Amino acid sequence: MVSLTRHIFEQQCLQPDGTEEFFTIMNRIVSGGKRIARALREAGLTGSLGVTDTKNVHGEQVQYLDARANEFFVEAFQDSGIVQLVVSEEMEEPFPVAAAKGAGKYAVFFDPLDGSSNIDVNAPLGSIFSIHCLDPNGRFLKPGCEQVAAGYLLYGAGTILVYTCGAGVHQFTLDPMAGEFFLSASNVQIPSRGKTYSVNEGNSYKWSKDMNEAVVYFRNDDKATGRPYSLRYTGCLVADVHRVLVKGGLYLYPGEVQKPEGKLRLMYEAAPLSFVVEQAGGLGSTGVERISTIHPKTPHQCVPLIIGSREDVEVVERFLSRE
Ligand code: AFP
Repeated sequence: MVSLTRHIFEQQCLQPDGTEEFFTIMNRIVSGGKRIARALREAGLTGSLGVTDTKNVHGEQVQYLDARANEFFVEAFQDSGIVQLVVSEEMEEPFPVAAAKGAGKYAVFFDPLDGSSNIDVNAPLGSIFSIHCLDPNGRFLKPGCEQVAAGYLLYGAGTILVYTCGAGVHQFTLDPMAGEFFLSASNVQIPSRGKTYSVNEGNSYKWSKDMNEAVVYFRNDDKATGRPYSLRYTGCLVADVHRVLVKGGLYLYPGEVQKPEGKLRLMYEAAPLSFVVEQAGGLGSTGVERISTIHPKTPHQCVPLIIGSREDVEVVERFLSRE
């Protein structure tokens, strides 16, 4: 059995400068993730369910476990000497974690607890992370194609961690007795098309006509192209994208006519998941451009997301590019 620790150690040699820094950052993400997995397992017994009285930068009510998960990741990077700042869905401003101003050459972006509406019903949740190297001038907002590594933890029936550092996509499963992740799938490849689509169809009245027609396409009956597709939607982006990664198909969170940028966040949702899916042979798109080439303007910027099997994403792109 290959442990995640060993795998990360071997992958660090593939980094451009082959440093131990990648090893350290990944290990700290893993330790934050293990603390979250444990807090979720025990939540019903420790009185940690329910909402706080604060709202995050997106106007969403913060739950106790959102706040705890954020603390776990911030603590994991505090004074690491390597990471200069962390950017999180739960913090309005980038948070400096280096002991000395300007120390550390990395920025870590994360959504500490993705799918918060699932907390109280024991449904799947996730954490998403993305690692960037800062420019010499301290610039930390960079396009997805410049990510050093990215991935997610999925807290479901089991806890898994999926990551890429640009050399394939690898999946690990937490052995709760050993307290260690072990390799459960290496070089994951996404099928070129799937059998399911995943979208909050309750929002369809807010979408453009082209977007509606694209989704109807997957519902239509056509045996030759394997349609209709089945609908699967958990309300947890990580869980829905993970299904697509393993079985093929597509996940959509489209822009709306009144809100073209949509709901999902570029730096800690769309870009890291697109890095993973594209490393596995799929595509991450807004419908009109690749997610990985977008130059971010703000840490909490939102983008539409169409992600999954290459052929399925391309179908949606064709609908959206019609004149
Ligand atoms: P957070 O729990 O991190 O805010 O993320 C929730 C989420 O962005 C993503 O996990 C889901 O796919 C999506 O929202 C679900 O949103 P809807 O309830 O609007 O379908």
